[in-house]
Amino acid sequence: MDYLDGRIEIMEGDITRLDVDAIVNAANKTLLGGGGVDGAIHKAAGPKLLEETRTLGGARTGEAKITAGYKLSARHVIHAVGPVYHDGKHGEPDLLAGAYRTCLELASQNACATLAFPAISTGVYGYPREPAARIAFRTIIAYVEQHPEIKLVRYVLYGAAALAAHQRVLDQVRME
Ligand code: AR6
Repeated sequence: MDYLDGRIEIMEGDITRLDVDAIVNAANKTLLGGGGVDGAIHKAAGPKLLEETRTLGGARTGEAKITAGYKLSARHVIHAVGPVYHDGKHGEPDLLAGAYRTCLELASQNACATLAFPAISTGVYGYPREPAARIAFRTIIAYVEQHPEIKLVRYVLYGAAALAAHQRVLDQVRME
């Protein structure tokens, strides 16, 4: 499925395999790897990725930092730190929106015209799927509409249920 004249796509798949300028990692504040999509990206990129992230000094929640992609098809990895979800009243929505926005800004600054996002914070960090999706799509659409240098954003879901739920939310957000 694609939206905004084909500039936003949502799809099911493994983000580590995508041939885009940058893939986004759902990292933690250390930027030194972990489980979930973070573990998969480090495994696919090879040990040089960890060597580079060791030099970055971590990142704050709601921020992101960019590295090379090493053995990945993607030229870059943008390591975003989403919030751990408590009850939604601890700044989680703004922190999640900030993580997406910083990734998009880093893509613009580093001439990454095509990028792919996973559903940041919706795994280990426990952010409920629908509210997280609403924040993700609102932030991505608002940015892409203002930034023609971003040609394609792929939003990559793990599993058919996650894809269907995200499709519903994206359809709602487009009507707002
Ligand atoms: N491709 C696309 N999506 C994936 C993949 C993949 N290969 N693998 C998992 N997902 P999570 P978080 C989905 O837990 O919630 C790590 O340990 C997954 O189904 O990876 O932001 C970090 O080091 C889920 O919907 O990230 C942090 O400590 C989404 O990616 C912590 O987890 C995000 O799930 C970050 O937690």
